[in-house]
Amino acid sequence: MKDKIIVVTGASSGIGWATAEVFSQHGAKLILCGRRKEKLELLASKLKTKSLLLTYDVRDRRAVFEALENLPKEWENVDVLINNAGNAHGFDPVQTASLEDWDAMIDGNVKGLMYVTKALLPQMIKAKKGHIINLGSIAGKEVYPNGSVYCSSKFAVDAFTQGLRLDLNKDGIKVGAIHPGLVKTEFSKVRFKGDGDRANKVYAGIEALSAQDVANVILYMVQVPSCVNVADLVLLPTRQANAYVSNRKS
Ligand code: 8X3
Repeated sequence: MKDKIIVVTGASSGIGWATAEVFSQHGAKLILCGRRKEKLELLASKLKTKSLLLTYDVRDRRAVFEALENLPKEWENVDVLINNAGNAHGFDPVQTASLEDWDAMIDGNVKGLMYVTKALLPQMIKAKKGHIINLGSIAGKEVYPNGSVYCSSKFAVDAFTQGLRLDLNKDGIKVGAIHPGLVKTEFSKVRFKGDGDRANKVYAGIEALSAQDVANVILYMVQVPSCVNVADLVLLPTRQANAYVSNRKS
């Protein structure tokens, strides 16, 4: 892992932040991507290894390509891309959901992830090596009420991951996805537009995964031998059976 170059999108919080920390602890150099410069600077100040900060919004196609196609020489040989940026916005039935929420999810979770991937592919193909790990969700494996567009976005991540693996098979590039269930981050607070009480109820009695739990499994996906690819991995809290069934402590 030492001196490998790892790109993490959505590094300014949650799973992205924890992933950057875990990889840095193992000696990797990090390209930290996010929208909030101060947060990235704070993260970089805590890391043990060198980092490069790139501030852009994955929804902004031009900004994505400008940032990632012009990496400084020292940083251009990217070993691993961790496509983490993404969020849920709103929790509503199709009839009443906000179109702004839909755009945010489709543009960020789907198109943003695709742009970032495409921007980094030429270098990986040239090097005949690389590893792309997409953050899916159990919402990309099963659909639940009020989640139609968030679930659509994560189903798209799953489909894109599979397609990318097919297209890059001849180039020696690994492609895989990790699909977490409940992870205790700001995720639900963002989904519920800042309503902390509502967000806390989602995690009540369930011993949700932590961002570090997910980060450690991503590290494992990268550490397996080069002839092994963890292609599709669902990660749940022990108390959660699927998106619908959980054994909550009362
Ligand atoms: C997050 C997991 O179950 O809230 O992607 O959709 S869930």
